Amino acid sequence: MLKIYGGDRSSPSNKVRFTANVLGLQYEYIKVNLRAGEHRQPEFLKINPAGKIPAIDDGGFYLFESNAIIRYLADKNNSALYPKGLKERAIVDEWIDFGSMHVGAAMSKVTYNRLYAPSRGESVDERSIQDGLAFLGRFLPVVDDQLGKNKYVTGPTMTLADLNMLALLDPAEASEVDVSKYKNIVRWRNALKKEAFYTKCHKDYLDTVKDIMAGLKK
Ligand SMILES: N[C@@H](CCC(=O)N[C@@H](CS)C(=O)NCC(=O)O)C(=O)O
Repeated sequence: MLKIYGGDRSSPSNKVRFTANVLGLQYEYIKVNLRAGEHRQPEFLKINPAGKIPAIDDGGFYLFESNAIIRYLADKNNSALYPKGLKERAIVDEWIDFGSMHVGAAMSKVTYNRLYAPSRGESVDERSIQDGLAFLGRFLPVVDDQLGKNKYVTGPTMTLADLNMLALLDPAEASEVDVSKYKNIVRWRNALKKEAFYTKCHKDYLDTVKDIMAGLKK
């Protein structure tokens, strides 16, 4: 059976679970304890030499990097989540790349400093938070405009670009990034967060983070 190595607080890991859930795949979810350093142990480094989650083991075929994994899973299962047509696929790739490289990178700056650094006792980089917020202020309107034209990120049907963007935006509330003024993003996000592929993974990222944080304080 497919094995997904991940963590509940890891958005890239959740993205892989969202995709596997949409595809209706049976899989074993193996939580890697980053705090305990399990990702740096030799057994895990055989699966992902970069020592990061997510990673998968598909019958002895190892793969890391969430976007490579979701493309592989969709293609392997011949899914319309990753269209085969040259231009349709290019547009899905365009929005996956834009999401990860710009929206996700900016969100990470804020999430890291508002959520992770304090929970690890590391110093908080306020400048990085402001940079992240400025980039989000520039890029979220682009996503919002796109969702004003389409039901989903790339058109009338859901694709990997939606699952990627949904996971990237999941930490918004936990990181105190206000997305409420982006009405199309709100509409699209609220609808997707009710879907079984999402609720099977978690009720809401904010609740997941609160539970994990409460556990850390015990
Ligand atoms: N670009 C990677 C990001 C993976 C990543 O940074 N994962 C984090 C958890 S969200 C991790 O494993 N951190 C542990 C470390 O870097 O040591 C992907 O999309 O899979």
